[in-house]
Amino acid sequence: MPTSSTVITFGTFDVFHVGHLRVIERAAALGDRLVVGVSADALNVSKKGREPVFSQDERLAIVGALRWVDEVFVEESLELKRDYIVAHGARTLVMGDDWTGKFDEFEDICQVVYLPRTPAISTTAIVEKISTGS
Ligand code: C2G
Repeated sequence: MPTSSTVITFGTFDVFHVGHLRVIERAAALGDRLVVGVSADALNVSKKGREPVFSQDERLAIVGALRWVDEVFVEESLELKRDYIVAHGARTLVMGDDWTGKFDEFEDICQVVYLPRTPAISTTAIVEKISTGS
């Protein structure tokens, strides 16, 4: 029997904010070890059609410095989730509930948990607020 349980989560974590912090804290509480896949800049360009504000190296450094995070890696492709879960020996996959149902296909290899998003905060809203000054 394994003695530790690894939790894995994924995200862009651009312009790191308290919603990101809360999901990471709650993910870490579901196991002994938390591994975080931080999406590659190239993945953001292909997925959202824009570069993140902070580069992949900066986002990895910020997330990796958090006390709840044991390991970070670059999420190169959305299609590789199964491989990442297996490679990291994750027992639990955690995502915010904006992803509800999207990762149920991995229930054959791990527990899949969707946590409620922190209301009223997002990278998009922060960028908008800074750029418009309101
Ligand atoms: N989140 C949250 N509350 C917010 C904003 C975000 O709980 N107010 C959560 C999201 O649900 C997600 C994590 O924070 O679980 C990271 O969010 P994003 O940086 O927006 O990442 P996203 O673009 O959803 O991830 O494989 C998934 C990809 O990497 C994309």
